[in-house]
Amino acid sequence: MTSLKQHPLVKCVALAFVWASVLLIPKLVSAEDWQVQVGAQSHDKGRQVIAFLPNEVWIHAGDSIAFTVASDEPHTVTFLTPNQVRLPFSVGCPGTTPSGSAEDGSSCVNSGTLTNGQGYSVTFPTAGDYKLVCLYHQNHTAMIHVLDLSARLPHDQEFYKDEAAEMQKEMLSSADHMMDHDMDSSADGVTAGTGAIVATGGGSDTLSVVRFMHPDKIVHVGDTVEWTNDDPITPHTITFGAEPANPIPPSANVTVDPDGALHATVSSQADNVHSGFIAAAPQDQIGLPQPLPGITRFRVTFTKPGTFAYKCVLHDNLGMLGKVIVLP
Ligand SMILES: [Cu+2]
Repeated sequence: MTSLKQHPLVKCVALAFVWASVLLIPKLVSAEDWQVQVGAQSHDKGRQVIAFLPNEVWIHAGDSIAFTVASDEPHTVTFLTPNQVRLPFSVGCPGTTPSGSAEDGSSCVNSGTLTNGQGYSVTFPTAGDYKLVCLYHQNHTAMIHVLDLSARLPHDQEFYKDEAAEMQKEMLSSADHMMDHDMDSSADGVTAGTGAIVATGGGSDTLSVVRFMHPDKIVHVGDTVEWTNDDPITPHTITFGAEPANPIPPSANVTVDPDGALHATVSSQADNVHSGFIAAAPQDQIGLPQPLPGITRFRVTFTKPGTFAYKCVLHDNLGMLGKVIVLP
């Protein structure tokens, strides 16, 4: 005897129902919520992937993207309006806009500072291409392509998840190689951070090693130690003693050598010596004025024996610490 489940009529009705739902799906699909990771880091926080992972996505008008920060280095999720001049993160749009804000190019959208684990959501009501930036970091951008509902999307969330994981793995591994290279090449001085700018069709990212290579430097009284920042983007400081309220300028006891490098003397653990921002100059861009040379080197002459601890005030939370051991 045929059970009710196997009855041909029941099968027919069930099949018709399946077909009806397939046909109805496009109309019933609600706006999709996509996921994009912001930043990534090594376990010891010493290597930072300063990127939107992925940095290019295709979505439908009406969809939203949930951005989540995954590094101790802070970031912002910011959409400036076309031709808006970029100002420091503390200025923002100016100011911030709430999570869930709509980006359609007509006004600025800005999360403000986001730290590890924090999220921010943006909806995209109108088709168009929207450039995303982080106000903390230069060359940290992404592109959001918003297509009409009728357009077919090239990738699904699973694809982007894999792509993000791959980007993270590759960039952390490149940072490892850079760190090894700088450990070898900075025998005479101390490399204060290194990094690289990486580009895709969607924008640019940077990877940054936030470490002093040879963090325990041994010298003799009268010697001068030279720190060089090899990172094309990320500034660092070399700071002995108290942390200044404004980390950008050097302390008053710092002088300038003939080659533009900054120079100071440390003779006691009580000395407060601060390099200010040691950073590369922004590179040439057509249509913009020629930038001044960057100050990428800081020198300290040690006149007394002892152990002198120092740090980068921008990245000490990530473990960017060092010491100079001065022997008689
Ligand atoms: Cu630093």
